[in-house]
Amino acid sequence: MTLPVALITGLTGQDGSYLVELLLQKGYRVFGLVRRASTFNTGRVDHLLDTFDTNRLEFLRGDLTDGSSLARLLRLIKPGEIYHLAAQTHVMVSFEIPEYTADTIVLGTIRLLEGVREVGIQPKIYNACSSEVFGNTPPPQNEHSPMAPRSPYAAAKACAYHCCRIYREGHRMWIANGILFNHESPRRGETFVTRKVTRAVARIKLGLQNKVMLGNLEAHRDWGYAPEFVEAMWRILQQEEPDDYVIATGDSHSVLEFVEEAFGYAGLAWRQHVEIDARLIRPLDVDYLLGDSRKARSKLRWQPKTSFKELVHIMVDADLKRERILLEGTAAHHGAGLAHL
Ligand code: NAP
Ligand code: G4F
Repeated sequence: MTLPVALITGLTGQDGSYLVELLLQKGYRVFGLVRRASTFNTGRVDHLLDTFDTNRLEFLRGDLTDGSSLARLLRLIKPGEIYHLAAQTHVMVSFEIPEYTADTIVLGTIRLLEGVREVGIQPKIYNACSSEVFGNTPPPQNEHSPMAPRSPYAAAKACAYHCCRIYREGHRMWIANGILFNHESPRRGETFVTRKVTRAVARIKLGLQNKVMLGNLEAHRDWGYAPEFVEAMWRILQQEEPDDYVIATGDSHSVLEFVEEAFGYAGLAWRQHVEIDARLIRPLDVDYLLGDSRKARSKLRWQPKTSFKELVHIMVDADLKRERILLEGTAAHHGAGLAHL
């Protein structure tokens, strides 16, 4: 029996790591694009190599800024589904490296789509768009809300979204945009605010640090749980026709509320440990994101399960566990998947 074949760009990121687990459970053969880094960057997915051999899971070298590497991989793999997740994903960083941000997000997406055309395959393609594209458009935001980007990252995501629609309509390609609101987990990068806070809470609790510097505490985000959001990505690609979907919990909280819940859960007084650093305040910020995902709930039969408080507790518990393991010096060795690259 031939297995369905999927390619994930951004396999080593938060979402890619949960998505690859889901696809392997569902019986796919999965290829992941891994970029070259000077340190091991497969820590989120190395555990899978103990369970799945290279017939089911393979990492391949490539980069969004190198169109020839993408075309070569597409020719080699001929995937039936492509989950395009890779990007420069940090909004604040996009103000500092706007060209690279646009290169990965806009040109990276075009390079991938042109590679698909050049190789002559007809996969279903998921493109990772973002709620950041709505900027300060009043909440709740849905598929019809105007896009009003407020960062180079958001502008690039809006452009890539439109490129995908143009290729869908103009070249009759099967491409769907997932407009996902913030989603977090213990695998979230340490420089995003939720993980920065839960990691700091764990380290303060264990006496490893005393302060954490933060920026704008007033911004509101609709925070969901990442493993549930990658399930939505898969459901989007199982539809007969390509379409665009908002994926969100419909529950919004401020950064301050996140801070209060995380510190309170660990029995700490946040005011004694949080300081504001003006350097972390963005030139422009998005004030209030609150998603209306009724379309996904009815058409995809998708709905979130984990509440805001449960999410905060999951992340604090995981960081406490991880910091204790690091303290004891028993952290696992990473990088096993790169042996052949
Ligand atoms: P993430 O954890 O930052 O992962 C980004 C991935 O992209 C990593 O695998 C990274 O590789 C890879 N990457 C970066 N630059 C690359 C390049 N030049 N060539 C190849 N790969 C490259 O992001 P995430 O949270 O999983 O998000 C996945 C996607 O969803 C992104 O497109 C993001 O913009 C979008 N999104 C995320 C959220 C959210 O709340 N998480 C919400 C809406 C949309 P390394 O591991 O080597 O760094
Ligand atoms: O955690 P953040 O950096 O996430 P942000 O900017 O909402 O972007 C994330 O979600 C998007 C979906 O809407 C994704 F497309 C994107 O790739 C990324 O995953 O910041 C959240 C809020 C902001 O208002 C920020 O100003 O937290 C505020 N904040 C306050 N102090 C901070 C900090 N953000 C960060 N990263 N670090 C701080 O110290």
